[in-house]
Amino acid sequence: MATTFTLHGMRLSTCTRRVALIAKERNIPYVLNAIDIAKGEQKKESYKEHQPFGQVPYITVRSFPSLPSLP
Ligand SMILES: N[C@@H](CCC(=O)N[C@@H](CS)C(=O)NCC(=O)O)C(=O)O
Repeated sequence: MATTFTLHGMRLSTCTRRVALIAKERNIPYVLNAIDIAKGEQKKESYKEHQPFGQVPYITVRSFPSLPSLP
């Protein structure tokens, strides 16, 4: 399955992991764009153009596959 979205976040952040967990559960492939919140990368104006609160994560979607229904 082709990559469907980009997860902009930090691997150690629970908020980022929550999204990654759901993607893994649903077998939705994605790529991680690593944002270092310790360096304040989430507060840069270029980042806040996408996530105005200056927090991780956010996603950019390419295309979502049709998914089977949840049990
Ligand atoms: N409502 C947001 C909250 C996101 C959030 O609190 N992210 C934290 C990391 S878990 C963050 O970006 N902290 C750094 C900051 O606020 O500058 C969500 O649930 O995703």
